[in-house]
Amino acid sequence: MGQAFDAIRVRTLFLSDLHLGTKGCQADQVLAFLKRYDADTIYLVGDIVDGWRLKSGWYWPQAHNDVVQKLLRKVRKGTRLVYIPGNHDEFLRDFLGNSLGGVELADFALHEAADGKTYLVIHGDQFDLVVRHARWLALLGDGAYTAALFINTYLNVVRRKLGLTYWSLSSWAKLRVKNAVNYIGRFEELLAAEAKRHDADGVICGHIHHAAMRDLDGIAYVNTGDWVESCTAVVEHYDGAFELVRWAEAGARLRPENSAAASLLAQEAA
Ligand SMILES: [Mn+2]
Repeated sequence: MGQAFDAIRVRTLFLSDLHLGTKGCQADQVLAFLKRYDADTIYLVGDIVDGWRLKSGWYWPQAHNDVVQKLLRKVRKGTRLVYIPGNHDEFLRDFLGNSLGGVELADFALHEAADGKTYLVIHGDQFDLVVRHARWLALLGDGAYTAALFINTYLNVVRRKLGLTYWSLSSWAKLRVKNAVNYIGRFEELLAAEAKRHDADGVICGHIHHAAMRDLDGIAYVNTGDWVESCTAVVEHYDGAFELVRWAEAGARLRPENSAAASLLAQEAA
């Protein structure tokens, strides 16, 4: 494999929702991105491997292997890799706090940026139930809210043990197109509130496949997006500045031979 470009070195890389193990995953794009960027620390913000899909039928082409190998090679070269499982790779939640081959597994992380600001890094599926039932949970107050988060987590563990598929907020919201904007807005508010609860300056999450970087009442809301449709990631530069990289657009510009294949894949995934 030729290295056509020098890698861009950044302080931190945040990636989520690769969904390796599914046909929708744009593994070639992930690989091209990982060749372009090197980082001191990489956070995998959940739904990296799609355990649910793999359970119903093994799909693991070479390109998906290459992504895993590329990440592990970065670890060997000194990159710190923190893997925060999401709902699709929640089988890894049984191993939180452990390190697998140099990869740290955690439920969430508090990332300290170069400028001293702290960010809560979490996948975000923990808030599905609250997003759906926001109105009556808000009426019931703080205790109900905490209970809902608890129930959400354990309900999904039970569903998994029973072999049921995980209920997905993002696909559910998409089915209700008219309300999708409301659900996304609600999700963002809840995640920002969770950051506040952790005394963090911002939150970096994934899950809803909707990349964003905005300020919500003084809390930075950052969503890394996905590699099924949008091919987006977030980088932190050495001065503490964050950048949302829309790789499908940047990649097409940099690698014209890939743009046709990328749009074909996107059609297939839709
Ligand atoms: Mn998810």
